Amino acid sequence: MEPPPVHDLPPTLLEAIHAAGQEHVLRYWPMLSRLERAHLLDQLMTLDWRGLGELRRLASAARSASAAAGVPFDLDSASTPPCHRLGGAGGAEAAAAGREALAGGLFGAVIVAGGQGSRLGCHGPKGAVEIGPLSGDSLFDVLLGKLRGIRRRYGRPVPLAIMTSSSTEADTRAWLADHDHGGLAPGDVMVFRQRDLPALDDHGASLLLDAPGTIAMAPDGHGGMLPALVDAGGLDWFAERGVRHVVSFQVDNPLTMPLHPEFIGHHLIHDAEFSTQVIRKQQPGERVGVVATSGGRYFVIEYSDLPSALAAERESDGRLRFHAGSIAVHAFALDFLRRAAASPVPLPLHLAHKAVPHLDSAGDRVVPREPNAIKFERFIFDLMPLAERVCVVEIDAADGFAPLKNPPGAAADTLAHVHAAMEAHARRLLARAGIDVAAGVRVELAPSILDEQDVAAILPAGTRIGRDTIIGG
Ligand code: UD2
Repeated sequence: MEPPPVHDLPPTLLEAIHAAGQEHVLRYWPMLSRLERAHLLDQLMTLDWRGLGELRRLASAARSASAAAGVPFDLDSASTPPCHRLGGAGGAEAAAAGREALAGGLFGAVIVAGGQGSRLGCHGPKGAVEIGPLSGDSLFDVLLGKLRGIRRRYGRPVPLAIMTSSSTEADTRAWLADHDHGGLAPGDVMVFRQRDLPALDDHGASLLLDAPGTIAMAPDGHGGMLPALVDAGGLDWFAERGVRHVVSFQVDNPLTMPLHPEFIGHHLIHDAEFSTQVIRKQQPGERVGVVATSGGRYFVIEYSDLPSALAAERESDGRLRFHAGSIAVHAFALDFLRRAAASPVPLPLHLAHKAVPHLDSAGDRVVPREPNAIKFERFIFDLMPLAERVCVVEIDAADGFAPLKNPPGAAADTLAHVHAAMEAHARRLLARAGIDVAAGVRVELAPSILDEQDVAAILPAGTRIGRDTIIGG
C-alpha cells in the first residue's frame, strides 16, 4: 500500500496519533474521497487524545479486575435505604405539594434518548418505535403526550429537553418536525446532543475503524447528560422558564410517570437534591440497578456491577437485601445540577464488553455476534453520591415500569410484554374509575390520560366497554 500522503494533516495531530500508537486509523487515507477525508479529519481533530490514554489505562486495569472492582463503595456495609411508598405515609401531603409545583411550573423534564437501541436491534431512534397496542403510537407520542396531559390539567407547560446522540439526533429532530412536536409548543422543547467516546479493541489498546474513513465511536452514556446540557445552555434554558427542578427519564418506558405529584412532592418536602423512583426488585437476575446507602451516601450499583452472591442475598423476611430497583427516573434540584456541573472531576467511566462492527486487518467489515470491543459510558446516577439529601420513592412496577429493551422472543422487556403491561395498566385505571371492560376486549389509554381522574372526565362510572377501544383517542 502507498504510504498515506498525510502531509496535509496538522503536525500536532500527527504527533498525537503517533504518540498514541494509532497510525492504523490513517491506513486508508490515500483511498478516501475528499468528503471522507474531511469527516475523518473532523473525528481525529475532535478526539480527546489525552483522554484516550485514560480509556486505555482503564481498559487494561479492567482486564484483570473482578466485577465489583469498579464500584467505589463498600458493598459489605451497604444496605437498602428507607423508601417512601407511593400512596403510603405522607402521600397526601406530598401529592398536594407536587400539584402546587406543577401549577407553578417549577418542573422541567429531560428524556435521555441517545442510546443506540442495539439490544432491541432498532434502526433509528427508540422513541420512534411504535408501541401503542391498538393505536400504534410511538414511544415519543406516549411520553410527550403525558406532558400534554400535565399542561392540560395544571395550566402550565413542562419544558422538555430531549437528549440525543450522534446516532439519534437527526431522526429525533425529524420526528419532532413531522409530528408537530408531539403537540407541545416548539418553544417548550429543546434537543441537545451528548458526546461520543471511541470504542477500543478487545485488548483495550487500539481504536477501531467502522469504515475506511470513520472511527468507531459510541454515545458516552446517559451520564453525558449534564455536560451536554450545560454545553447547550440547557440549565439556563430551564431557569429562564421558571423551572427549579428537572426530572430525567428513559425513552423506552411508556408506563413511566416521572412527574407524578406524589413523587415530586416527596422530593420537595424533603428538600432533596436528588430523588429517584424505585420498584421492588424480586429476583436477583432482574436487570435493574439497585439504590443502596453506605457511610451516609447514596448510590446506585448497576446490575452488571453487583456480584451475584450479593444480588441473591435475602433478608429474614424474604426480601432481597438490595431490593430498591432503579428505573432511572430521577428528580434533580437545578441548583444541585449547577453545583455538580462545576465540579472539575467528571463522572466515572463504566466499561462494557460489546459487539462493535469494524474493519479487520484485511480491510473487510466484520459485524461480530460476540463482544469484541470495549465501550465506555458514564451513568447519570453517579451524581447521586454527590447529593447532600436524597429521597427514594417506591412505586408499583405495574403502574410505572414496562421498558422496551429486547427483540421479539426474549424472556422479558419485549414489545409483547410492553403491550400486555400497557393493557393491564389501562384496565386497572378504568376499574378505578368504575368502568367495566368485557373479557377479551383490548383497551388502551390515549397518551395524555394521566390517571382515573382523566378517565372519569371522559366516561361516566358504570360504563361498560364491549369492544377494543382507545380511551380518549
Ligand atoms: C438501565 C439502567 C438500569 C435500569 C434499567 C431500567 C443504567 C446504566 N442502567 O439499564 O439500572 O434502571 O435501565 O430500564 O442506567 N441512553 C442515552 N445515551 C447513552 C446510553 C443510553 O441516552 O449513551 C439512554 C437510552 O436511550 C435509554 C436509557 O438511556 O433511554 C437506558 O439505556 P439502556 O437501555 O442501555 O440501559 P439498561 O436497560 O441497560
